[in-house]
Amino acid sequence: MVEKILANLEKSNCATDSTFMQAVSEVLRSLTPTVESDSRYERYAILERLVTPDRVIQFKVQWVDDQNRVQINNGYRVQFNNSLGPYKGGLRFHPSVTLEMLKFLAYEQIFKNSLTGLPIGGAKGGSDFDPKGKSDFEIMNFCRAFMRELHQYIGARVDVPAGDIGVGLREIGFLFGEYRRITRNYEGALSGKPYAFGGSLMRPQATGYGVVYFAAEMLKEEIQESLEGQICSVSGAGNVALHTIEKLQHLGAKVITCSDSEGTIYDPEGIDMDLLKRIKGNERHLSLEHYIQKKDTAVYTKKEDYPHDGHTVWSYPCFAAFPCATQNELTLSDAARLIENGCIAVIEGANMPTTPNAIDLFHENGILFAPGKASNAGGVAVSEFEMSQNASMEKWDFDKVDHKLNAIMRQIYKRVALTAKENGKERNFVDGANIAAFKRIAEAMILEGI
Ligand code: NDP
Ligand code: 2IT
Repeated sequence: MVEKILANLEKSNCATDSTFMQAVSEVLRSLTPTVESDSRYERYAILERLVTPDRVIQFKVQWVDDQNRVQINNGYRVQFNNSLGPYKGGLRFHPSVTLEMLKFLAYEQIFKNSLTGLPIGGAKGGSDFDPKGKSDFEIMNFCRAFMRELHQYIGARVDVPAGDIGVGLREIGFLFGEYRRITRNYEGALSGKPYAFGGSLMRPQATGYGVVYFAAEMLKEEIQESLEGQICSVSGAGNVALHTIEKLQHLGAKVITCSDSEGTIYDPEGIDMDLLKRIKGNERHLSLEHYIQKKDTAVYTKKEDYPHDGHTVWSYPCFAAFPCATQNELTLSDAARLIENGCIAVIEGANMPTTPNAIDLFHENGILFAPGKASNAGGVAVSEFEMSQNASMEKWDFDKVDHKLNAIMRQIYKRVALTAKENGKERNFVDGANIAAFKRIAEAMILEGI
């Protein structure tokens, strides 16, 4: 049945759908024994319905830059599935954004959101707008134009967008301001908002901190290890990477790498977080090359000098690796280098950063591999806490949110590990995550009827 669905899907999607097909194939292959064990899944066509988005919204975004030139970008929102709750998922602003990419991200989001156990469905959106090099006013003009089109499709109980690559506090602030002005409705129609108007404490930290909470629980339960004193490699230098590094350091780990789209930093003394934040924090997007100007023990490798088949960031010996930049950034040869250099665990901070053949190699070599839909779910979980605070007009303190985040990440790990074990796939957290997430969504889809 799974092979038939994949073949039909390949026929109906054009060849450029590769990341979407990659995500769907991985999930469907994990589910083969599960769907064969319960005839209701076939009777209700659950798999077929789960690979087709409910709705794809595409719009033109017209805005004016600082030179008074008219600019045009594509905007999208893919509302994939809302059986468990309002559509929920980030917005990505990056020149590489296409509808196919957002379909893959929205599809992954359905499963991630299901794993949290919270009442949220799956969606994703964004634009091919490039925020790099734009002034604050240009970012604001773009966000306002984007929301002029998007506002009619979202709402606190309908669809609640948040941040992703290129979209942080500043962008969500501008988007929310415009939503409120157009609709006159002061409701939590976006999450990841500035604290001043309804944002939750800890949302900026949530994804990265959650990744580390997941890692700590997995290491403790599986191999009775902690992160204290361990050497860790992190890729990326954005929201997820910075907070992953920060929490790893809180727990006593030594983080030796970070990267951006232009190069990699290796610092054998451990990343200097204050320095890194001065380069990359608070909407600053300076090149990581600035790091070695202040710290001469560090090494900077430009992208042009990476190994032809991979990324320099994965070539240093480490205990655990945390890919936190973007999809397919950890390849088969990167995986081989990590294993050769003694890495024993890989915990994804980004969405689908590891290629399928690299995941297979990790599994074959007994590496503990945590898929992003489980390990990076802390961001969307705290987004749901923000929705909850907005709905009840409450404000929770930092410790309360942190405590709830920690509990939810440990719970996700437990559910994923147990599901893997119960299905004869012990320590295969990819299958564990896909099966556990699927069962919850499928149950809701069956109960609500067609
Ligand atoms: P940011 O925009 O804050 O940071 C992205 C980082 O990744 C930057 O260092 C950027 O480098 C680098 N990067 C982006 N695109 C590429 C590329 N094509 N090649 C190499 N490097 C790249 O985004 P986030 O930290 O929010 O997101 C990172 C990942 O985490 C994404 O996969 C996202 O989907 C995922 N995620 C994010 C969540 C969130 O709450 N924000 C929640 C769960 C997952 P540069 O600055 O040079 O572009
Ligand atoms: O990929 C993700 O989970 C996010 N970008 C966060 C989504 C959200 O709604 O907080």
